[in-house]
Amino acid sequence: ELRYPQRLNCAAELLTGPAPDRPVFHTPTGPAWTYGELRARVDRLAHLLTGDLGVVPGNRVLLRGPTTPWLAACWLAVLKAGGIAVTVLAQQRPQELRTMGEIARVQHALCDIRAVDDLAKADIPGLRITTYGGDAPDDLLRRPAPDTPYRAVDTAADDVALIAFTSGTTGRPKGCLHFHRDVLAIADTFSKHVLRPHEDDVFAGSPPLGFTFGLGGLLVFPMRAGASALLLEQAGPQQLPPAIAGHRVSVLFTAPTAYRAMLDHLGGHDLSSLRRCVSAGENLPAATWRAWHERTGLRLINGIGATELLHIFISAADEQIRPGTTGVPVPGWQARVQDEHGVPVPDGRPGLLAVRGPVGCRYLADPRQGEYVRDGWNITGDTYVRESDGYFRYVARADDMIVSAGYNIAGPEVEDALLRHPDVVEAAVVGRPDEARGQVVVAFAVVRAGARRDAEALRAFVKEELAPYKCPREIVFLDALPRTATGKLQRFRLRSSGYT
Ligand code: 3SK
Repeated sequence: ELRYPQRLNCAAELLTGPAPDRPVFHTPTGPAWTYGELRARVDRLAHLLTGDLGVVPGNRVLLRGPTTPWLAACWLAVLKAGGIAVTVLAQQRPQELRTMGEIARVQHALCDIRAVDDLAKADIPGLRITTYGGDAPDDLLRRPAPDTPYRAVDTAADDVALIAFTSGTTGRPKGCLHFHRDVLAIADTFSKHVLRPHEDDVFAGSPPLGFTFGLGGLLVFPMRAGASALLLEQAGPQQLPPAIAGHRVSVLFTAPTAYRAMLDHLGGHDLSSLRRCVSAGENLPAATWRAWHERTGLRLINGIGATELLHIFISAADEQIRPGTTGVPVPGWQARVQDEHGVPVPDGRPGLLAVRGPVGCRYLADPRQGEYVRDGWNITGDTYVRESDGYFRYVARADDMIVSAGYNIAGPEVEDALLRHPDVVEAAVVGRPDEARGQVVVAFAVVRAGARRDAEALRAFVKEELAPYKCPREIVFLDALPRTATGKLQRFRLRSSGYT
């Protein structure tokens, strides 16, 4: 069991330790920031927050901007000053920002000057916006501030440190409250036991700091280990391979679709520095695991995480990895598969994934809390099977099972078969209402540039791989699949008629 002192400020904790001349953040341009520089900059920002800006402990401060060292420094300063960081994404539009601002009742915002227009348009009642990174004399980074150490606010371990919004593949976003101790707990479980980082590691990846997947992978995990991170504003499949080679990245975080897409952009880039490649955010198809392994010799670390639980709770590393499964509960976490009444189902049978551990779901004023947390278990909304050897295998999102002519069909199994075709880069499978069969299987596919869009050939390929009743009735070719700002597939949009 994890134990933390009753009084704990996680930002102060993350900033303490490493020698001042050790690197903490790299960027594609410019020199690395050292831990000493970061501490001094965070302290200046914390002085400004509690001085000029009038932030008091418990205030909610919205943070918005591309993934840069300054955004990381602002996050640390807000927490060090006893504020609550409300993380949003740079891609979110005014209406979404207004909804989140109202749910979280934010009083202040620190915003990269390049991302301020949409925040201003959101017109969040009572919000005071301060920008950073611009030329104006009142820009946050140009204001005079004391150069003296800032004494961290003496927060309790279970004071709220951040509010993170679920990416909302459907419906109104939910704000999840997380404590100071939760921030350290994700590093002391998943990172410590699965990644086992050391201080020479260089972390990098595509999830932004505004998404808890990125907050863990690019800030909390490296800093808890005294290591460093490469912060990239552009971190797509084209940008990652040269960045890995150029900065000798050793721990990589990205989504399954990006690993697959990167295979077309590896070129002659030297990836020999990589020792850990984490895939999360969505289910990792076994076909993608194999394709990445064949090309790079690296074994992808699959993981399932959730904004509600802050980070990854089922995973496996090294020889424990079993392709086609997510893994086992991360030390500190428990998991089981149960029916809709909360009764565990036998191994080998599908049911709802239920987990509990050091971090729990606490929605901010949202009745859906009672659906997510039942009898002390967090019900993630995923259908899983626990194999007899204790490994957890993903089946589908609970509401994504397709029932066709009495057959239960898991969309991801059909997607995996489509992805085994060498021309397919992305695939999504949904059920479409059908009078005779209840539902029929419809697939959406993105193929490699220049490849033929031949639905019949692809259907024939799937029929060789799977039982015929699982074969898509129709295959629709798209240039890209609809995704949320955090990269999650929006299947509900594919189910609506506009796509077929
Ligand atoms: O939302 C997710 O899928 C996720 C994955 C890994 C870590 C954190 C999160 C929120």
